[in-house]
Amino acid sequence: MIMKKQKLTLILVYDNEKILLGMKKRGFGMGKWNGFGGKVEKNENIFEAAERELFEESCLKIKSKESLIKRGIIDFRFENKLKEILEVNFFSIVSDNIIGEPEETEEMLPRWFEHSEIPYKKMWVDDQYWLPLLLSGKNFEGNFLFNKDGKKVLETELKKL
Ligand code: UAN
Repeated sequence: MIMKKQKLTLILVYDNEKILLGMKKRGFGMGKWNGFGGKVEKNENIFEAAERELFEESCLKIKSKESLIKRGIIDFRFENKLKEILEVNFFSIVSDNIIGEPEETEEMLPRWFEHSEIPYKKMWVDDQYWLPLLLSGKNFEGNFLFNKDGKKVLETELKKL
């Protein structure tokens, strides 16, 4: 089977108390709280794409390239589109290393959450698997197979690195 892979990025901005999430206002994942990210464009690497998407979706800049940390990679597939793989590259950045205040954009409404109040019920179902690992300092890799509407995980494999 010929597979089509699309590279995406997702950045999580956090510190020991809080994490910044954005309510997706339109498009894929609308109505869910998310990290910030999107497609990697031609002529940019995943770090550049992550930085660009963070700015486009939240108006935040990063203090230095070194503060953006690659944390993991997950391949997502949906049962109705088995040939397509969404390869999501996960990054984190500590809030001290961001410049500016998060602002609402056409795509996202940003909000800080306490670690104990992360709204998993209003997030992608996979987030409850990998986000606790990320917040506890672990790196990870894995894959998820979803049903058609993305509400159920049919298969998953997730490794701490
Ligand atoms: O956390 C996520 N999981 C997420 N954030 C944005 N998108 C498009 C996302 N997709 C998933 N799982 C498919």
